[in-house]
Amino acid sequence: MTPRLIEHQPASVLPSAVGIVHLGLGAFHRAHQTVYLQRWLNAGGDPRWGIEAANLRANRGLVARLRAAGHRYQVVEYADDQQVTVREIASIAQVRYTGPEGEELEALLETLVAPATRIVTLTVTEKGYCLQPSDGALDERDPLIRHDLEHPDRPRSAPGLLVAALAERRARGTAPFTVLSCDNLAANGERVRSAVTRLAALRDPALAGWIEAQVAFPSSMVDRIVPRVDETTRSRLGELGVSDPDALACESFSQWVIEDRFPLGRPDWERVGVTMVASVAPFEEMKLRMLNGSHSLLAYLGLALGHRTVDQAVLDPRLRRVLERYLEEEAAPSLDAPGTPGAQELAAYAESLLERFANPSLGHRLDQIAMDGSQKLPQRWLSGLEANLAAGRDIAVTALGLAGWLAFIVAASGTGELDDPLAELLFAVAARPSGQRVEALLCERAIFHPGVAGDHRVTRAVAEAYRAIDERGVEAALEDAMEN
Ligand code: CS2
Repeated sequence: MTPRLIEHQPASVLPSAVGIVHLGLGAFHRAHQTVYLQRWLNAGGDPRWGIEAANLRANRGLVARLRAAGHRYQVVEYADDQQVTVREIASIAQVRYTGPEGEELEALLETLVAPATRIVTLTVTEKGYCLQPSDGALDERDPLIRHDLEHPDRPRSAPGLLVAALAERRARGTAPFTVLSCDNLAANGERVRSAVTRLAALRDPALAGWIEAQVAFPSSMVDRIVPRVDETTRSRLGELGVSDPDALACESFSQWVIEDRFPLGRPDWERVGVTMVASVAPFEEMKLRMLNGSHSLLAYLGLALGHRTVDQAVLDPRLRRVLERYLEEEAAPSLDAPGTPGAQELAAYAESLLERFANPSLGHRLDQIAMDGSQKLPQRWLSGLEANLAAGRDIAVTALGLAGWLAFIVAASGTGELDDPLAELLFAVAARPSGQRVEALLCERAIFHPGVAGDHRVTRAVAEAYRAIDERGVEAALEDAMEN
């Protein structure tokens, strides 16, 4: 259906210099942080805060195309299928691709150490931080981290790049930039801080001490549904006359909550709706457990029921009931950070999520959400599960979700295709006889805390749900969960 209301928002001001370096030039960055900055520039913000955005691993083609297009592209924001805003974005001043050969690494490092660079933002996804999912410590066996320890001046990982740049700033007597993670990790600032200081300590303890004392790592909560662009999205954009090959489609909703610790200054993002706070924890936990936790539940159970997209899954009454129960009885009650909104506000938040998920114009693919489960589920389900176990609350839907994830892994092991950095380990679980898989999965210390894995309530509930899925199918397991 062609929308009735189309609003165009041109990029009226271009950046004149780089003040922010961004790592991870994915769809999310191009439809979130860059949009806030463009709106801020349009509203009279200082044009010296332009972005230099880099891809460290994938998508060199995008970098080349954006460069050829003068770093301009379009973001199409769908309120629903009737109302859209087509926004022109030009807040990126420079793009880089480094890749395994370090193609533009030198140029990127040069910008990272330049005094004008005052903030480094990151959207490198959960796995890009090279952390062990269960406890968030730097994974020192990660091949990229091992590479960066051997070649500290030719870093390939995000933490390695930050350490190399900070070491050089320290050597030159330049004040360090602020590091702002924009990934879906709980306490994301603290996570990057510990990864960066640990990696620095392995190289030079004095450097680690300087980073600890000097570098600010504020946390942030980011939110906007930005599906990966596929053929369906492209043809929908084509109907609006948007033929830019790097245009993105997303929802009109957008949120950014940032801890206000920027020793070298920052854009006054408040002017364009960013919330600056002293502590981001209550916002982060709420979003991760309620929004992202729901997404993962819809993904594993929805795919098994034959759905392809989030809007299809959330409109299926069998899933909807279970999802509502997860939100009301497991996700919302588990939120315990000081400053968490009250029950009424959480109920309203849950209601708004169901509406956003049902947006018919996004075509948000469940298989996109299902990838990297080992990296996503600790902050989406497991921390809430731990809180609920401690308080003796219900865990039935979370257990059903874990069983659904296991069934998804087992199905993927049939084809040998699972998009997850721990795929090998997960395939070893899938190779066990059916009755042993749940215990084998929960024993994976890289993913599960002993507190969750050793609790017999978890083992029993997940095993029961898995048996139901395995023997009678997902639909029957959904019914069982609602009867409990
Ligand atoms: C999604 C997120 O792909 C996923 O796992 O849950 O990308 C989600 O759409 C965003 O976090 C929304 O802010």
